[in-house]
Amino acid sequence: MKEPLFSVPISNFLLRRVTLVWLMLSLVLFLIPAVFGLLMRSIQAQIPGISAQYFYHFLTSHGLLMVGIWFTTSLALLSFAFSSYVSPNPLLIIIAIALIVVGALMSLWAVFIGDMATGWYFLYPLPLRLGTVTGRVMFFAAIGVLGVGWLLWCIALFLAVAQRYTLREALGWHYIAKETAPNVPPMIMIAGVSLVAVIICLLMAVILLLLFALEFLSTASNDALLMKNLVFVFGHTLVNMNLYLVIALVYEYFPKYGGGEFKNSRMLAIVWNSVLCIVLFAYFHHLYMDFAQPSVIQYVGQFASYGAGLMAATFTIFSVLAFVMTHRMEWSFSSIATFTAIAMWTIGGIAAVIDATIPVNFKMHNTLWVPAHFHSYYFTGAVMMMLAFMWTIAMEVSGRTEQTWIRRVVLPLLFIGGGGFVLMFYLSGMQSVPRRYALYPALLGHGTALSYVAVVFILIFLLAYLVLAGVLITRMIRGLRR
Ligand code: HEM
Ligand SMILES: [Cu+2]
Repeated sequence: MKEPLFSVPISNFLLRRVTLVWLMLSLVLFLIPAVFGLLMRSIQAQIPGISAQYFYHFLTSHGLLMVGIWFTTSLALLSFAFSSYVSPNPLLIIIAIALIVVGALMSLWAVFIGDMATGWYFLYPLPLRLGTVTGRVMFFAAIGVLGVGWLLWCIALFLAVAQRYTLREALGWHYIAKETAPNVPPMIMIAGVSLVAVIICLLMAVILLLLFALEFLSTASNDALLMKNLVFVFGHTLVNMNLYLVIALVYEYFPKYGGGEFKNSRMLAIVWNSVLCIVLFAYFHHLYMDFAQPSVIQYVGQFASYGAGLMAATFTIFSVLAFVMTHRMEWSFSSIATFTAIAMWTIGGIAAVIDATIPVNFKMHNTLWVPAHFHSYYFTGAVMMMLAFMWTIAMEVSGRTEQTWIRRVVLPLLFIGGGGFVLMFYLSGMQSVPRRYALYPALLGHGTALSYVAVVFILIFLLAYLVLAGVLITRMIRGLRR
């Protein structure tokens, strides 16, 4: 084990403030794609006065911004939690935040002014045909700027870990070799493993952008199947790793709510390192319908999808349940929200495994079952967990205690609103309502009705969210002043 290069507390004074600023910013920024989501469901419900003209603009911007914001927030929460052990460089993080904010604004410009309503996955060759020419340039530039911002932040976290541990230790390989020292907190190991995958998928994005640029600037044309593989190895992996970065935080925060801690072990190291090995192949499930993809890859995709999800999830769920049964939990906003969100994550995970099974996928492909499962583990899962950890942090920095009404009223409303909204996606998916349709044809009238119910649930969620965000921001500002 190497000694830290500089003393942790002094440099972390700035770090903690910088991450708090991003957390507050993300609470506000989230409202933009959330309102786009509300508008999409309102269009699908055919509520009079809301034109369907901008549905695909909302869809594109919603996907990009939601993932962009919450991925960044997971990096910010990790930086805050890392500061108890190592010191990520706040300067790198400030530059990253600036790039991410600029990239998000550029993406809004590209979508709404440049008319680039391609969907977040900008499937080849759509982005080379759609929108204005400046819109196209701006769109790719936005993705590039966001990518550089994220890469810088990941590097800041990596460098911080490297001050204290070797790569072998950070990834827990010494545990696999049956050594017990040094002790690496599970959060650092899981985040380390996930960040390696994030960096690999960001490099894939660089190749993808270069290939797009080449075609944009010349008369060459690309291989459509290669481009689709590249976009999903980037997009799927990034989103998948976002969830695992949040799970890394669960290992750090959840046991604190019961006055204990999760210990690292050989088993844990084996599980998470195997996840790293298979997760890069899980994205193949996005290409089941591409008959040109070699069929052996389709089978690899099916088992990699099972493996990547099941191993990490089962291990985490059993650890959390065992912990709750053996400890005296303090059931606060944060602990209840995390626990419920893990349940929602599990539901989404099971729905995902069902859909990743090839014979089922033939039926469910591109129905609303797909947004149902990923909103379960992303929105009512990961995002709720991040809000729970933000709550813990806001209490800590403001020195205030929790009001009971937040736990008794706001918390149930968040899950009733979020859960009800997701349930409408599941019910629609089960009845073959397709995803990414602005308006459902008469044959799918039940899709329209379910959208209407979803709008009510979204409004319930947003109401509770506004109250929560208000309290969180006031407390974080108090924390900044202290
Ligand atoms: C207020 C909460 C939210 C609402 C109301 C909402 C609503 C929607 C709607 C209506 C769609 C389109 C479904 C369709 O295909 O017909 C959608 C798609 C999507 N949502 Fe959300 N969502 C919310 C939260 C989130 C969160 C937290 C994330 C991720 C962190 C997210 C990521 C996505 C993605 C990636 C898509 C797919 C976009 C595409 O197909 O290109 N959403 N959402
Ligand atoms: Cu996927």
